[in-house]
Amino acid sequence: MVFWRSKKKSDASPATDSAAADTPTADTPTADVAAAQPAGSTRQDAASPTESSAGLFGRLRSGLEKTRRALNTDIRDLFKDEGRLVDDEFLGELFAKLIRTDMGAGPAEELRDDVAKRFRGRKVGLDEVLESITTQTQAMLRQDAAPLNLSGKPSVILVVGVNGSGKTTSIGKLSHYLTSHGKKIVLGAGDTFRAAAVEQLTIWSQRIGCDIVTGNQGADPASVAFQTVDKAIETGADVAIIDTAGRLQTQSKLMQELDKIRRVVGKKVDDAPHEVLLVLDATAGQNAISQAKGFSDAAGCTGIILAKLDGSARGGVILPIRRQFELPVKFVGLGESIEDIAEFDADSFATALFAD
Ligand SMILES: Nc1nc2c(ncn2[C@@H]2O[C@H](COP(=O)(O)OP(=O)(O)OP(=O)(O)O)[C@@H](O)[C@H]2O)c(=O)[nH]1
Ligand SMILES: [Mg+2]
Repeated sequence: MVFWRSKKKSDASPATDSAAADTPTADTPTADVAAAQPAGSTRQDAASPTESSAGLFGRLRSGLEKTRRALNTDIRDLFKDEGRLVDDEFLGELFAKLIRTDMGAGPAEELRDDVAKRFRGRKVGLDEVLESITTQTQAMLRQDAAPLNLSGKPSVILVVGVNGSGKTTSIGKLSHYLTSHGKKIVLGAGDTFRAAAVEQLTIWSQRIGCDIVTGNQGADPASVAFQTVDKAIETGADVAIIDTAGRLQTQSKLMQELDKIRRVVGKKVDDAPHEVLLVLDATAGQNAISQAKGFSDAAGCTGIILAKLDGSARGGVILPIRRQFELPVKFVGLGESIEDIAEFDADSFATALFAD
């Protein structure tokens, strides 16, 4: 059984609002329910709202503070007042500092080699080196424009990843972001494993003031997804965002479950899901990131949300992510508050990483 409810903007506590208190309104769908675009629906161009670059930079700067501080302190330590000769010793020390941000040996070597090419045998100041590293990092991070695909009516976004990577929190922040840019959202609590997961998403829906579709614990996530899209169609919402339980690529049953969700929503709306966003935990280390590569291929992901960048001094991990995944990074998570998400922009990100 799957049911939904409307959420008013409120700060109600979760304890007073459990999923069990809701009124059932719909039964589990069958797999062959006809796929239909609502009559008269118009397709929007793929578009993603952008905020002012000053606002974005400020938020990136504070979100990346731990990494930036560590990097700045580390790199600053390499310099004496009168500057430093760029020789093998300096380059070796610079490499060691860069690698501490979890950027990996390849990117750190490239940055070091670029500094060597430009400055070897010269005495340089901190600013020159930082500027050089920033420019090079920007080039390494740049990707083709990757706005969120909001071309559906409604657009369906599936959010996937391993346990605890930040999926539900990212959905909350993304929903707020889209709502504040005029989009009407419906959330789907597709993580039916734990009652707490439903409660967590319900709290976000209350904060945002959007509808949420939930199922009983243990309900088929695909039926929740189906009902979420149904609800979005019925209410004229722009975007349906579906949460999923954490899983590993090796858990074939759970991976099949994702396939089923994809099939079911694809029957409701043309081209759905329009996005399958993989949430990666920036604090998890490079091994976890490498493992997520297989997950991303298996789940047909279309983009990455890199969460928890504020949580450690390892913000450099974005470099191997850009390198290992063919997927664009679409958003970055910079904290646990509702505003702590930003569209990824290579230039602002690199500048915020190294800015003084
Ligand atoms: N500092 C920080 N914490 C975050 C961020 N995103 C998520 N978290 C925290 O990370 C923890 C896990 O986040 P969830 O959103 O529950 O992760 P999940 O992937 O939905 O977890 P499961 O549903 O259990 O698989 C929570 O304590 C969040 O508050 C972020 O960008 N920054
Ligand atoms: Mg979750």
